[in-house]
Amino acid sequence: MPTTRVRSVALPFACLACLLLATEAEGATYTITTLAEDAIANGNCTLREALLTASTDSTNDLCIGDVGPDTIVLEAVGTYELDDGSISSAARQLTVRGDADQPQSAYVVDLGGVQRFFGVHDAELTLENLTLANGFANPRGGALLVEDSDLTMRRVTISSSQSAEGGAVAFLAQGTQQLDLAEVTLSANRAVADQAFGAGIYVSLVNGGSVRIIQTRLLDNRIEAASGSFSRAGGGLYIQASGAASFELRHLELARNVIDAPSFSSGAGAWILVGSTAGFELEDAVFDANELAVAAGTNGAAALSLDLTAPSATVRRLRLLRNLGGPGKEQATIVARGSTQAVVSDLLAGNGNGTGVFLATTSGTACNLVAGNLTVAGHPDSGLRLGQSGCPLRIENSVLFGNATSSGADLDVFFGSPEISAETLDGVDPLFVDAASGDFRLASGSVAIDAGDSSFASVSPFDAAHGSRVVGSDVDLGALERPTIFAEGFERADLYAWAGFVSD
Ligand SMILES: [Ca+2]
Ligand SMILES: [Ca+2]
Ligand SMILES: [Ca+2]
Repeated sequence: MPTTRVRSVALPFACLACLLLATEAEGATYTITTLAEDAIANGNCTLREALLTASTDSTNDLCIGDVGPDTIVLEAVGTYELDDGSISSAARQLTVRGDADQPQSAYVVDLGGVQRFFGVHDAELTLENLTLANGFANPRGGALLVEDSDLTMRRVTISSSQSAEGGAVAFLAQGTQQLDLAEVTLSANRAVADQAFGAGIYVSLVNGGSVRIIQTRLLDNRIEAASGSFSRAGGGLYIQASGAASFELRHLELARNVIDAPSFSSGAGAWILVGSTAGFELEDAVFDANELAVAAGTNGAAALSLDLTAPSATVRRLRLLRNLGGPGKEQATIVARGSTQAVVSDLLAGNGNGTGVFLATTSGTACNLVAGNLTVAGHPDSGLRLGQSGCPLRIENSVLFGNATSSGADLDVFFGSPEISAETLDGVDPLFVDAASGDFRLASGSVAIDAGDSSFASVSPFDAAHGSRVVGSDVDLGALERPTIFAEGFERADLYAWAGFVSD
């Protein structure tokens, strides 16, 4: 680890300084009023000079060095030039934000396709209300490289940046650091290499930490790998974690992310492997039109590859539509291992070009996967593919219909003996409103209405469209509850309710 020497020297000094300045330590604020870039004594404080000052605590032109935490405020509206070379910082606290008077699109930092915005280790970095564009750095972190540090981003867009791992952001932690993203958009970033991961964001935790990503969009990111038998994973989002890490992933949109590689591609939307974690929640996520551009037998799931080892895991309210992996490939794969207690519910998978969803238990006798209120429809190959090995796998309150027009079956038991509760509709027409157009609501007269059992473990408060889950005499089968006329459009104002992104 390159950070060890820096930590042992810098920390005692930094802490001593903090104590000496405790009574006055608001830290320094650098207000940037010029869009220009320079690092010469010409009577201004440019963004580059402020970043240099924050990284060293020494004065650069009118940016006066300060040993405390620093805040850089982008006040000039427009596009800041920052392309004279990357800047790194260790063991410091820095906030960079656009003035709150304007939207994040008003403050753009153009990295010129030649550098990242910032690299930090053993630090705390906060970005708010700004846009980073055209970052470039290798081998990881095209716009941001965050190592063993806390990263917070609020109302931040990162676009058109490139690396081999983490086209926009690479977050690597060996301790208990926190990644906290809200209202972030990562769009049109690329991971370009024969072995490439996380064209949007690359997250690696090896000894705990926490990841909270909410109200965040990953759009049009691409992995591009020309050749070789390497793996490529996570076109939008890549997470690999071990140790007692915790995960809260909520209100996400992953659309049109692509892995364009000749083989070994998995999770064009998201690829998530969590081992021995403290807990895992993924809910309210839309995966739409993500794609593995080249069909290959070695490929994995088109939109989502999720491999869980956690004491508890909740995956609910996912909508997987039109994700394309080619023949036989699932839109999503969810595997529970070890002693994981996993509940998957209110999951809609429709209109892919291979298989719908693969659910599996493996590698243990103490795990349990219960999946309910699934709708899997409109796939040429199998609909719901199941693999049970070791611990139990149970399906309840679900609708499997309109798959297997080319091969397979609506319900495809791939291995083991999963339990399928009796009310689940397998190959029985549930009268979707308009399946071909992706409208998988139940039409009037559907046999799925009130045909479920609301006492089952997978029944949750809301359906996949955030309507009330149990309406009428009992829960409906499938991902979408048919509302009564009085309940149409009703949505509870609850932490867990979500109406989607308004600009859709
Ligand atoms: Ca200057
Ligand atoms: Ca400072
Ligand atoms: Ca009902």
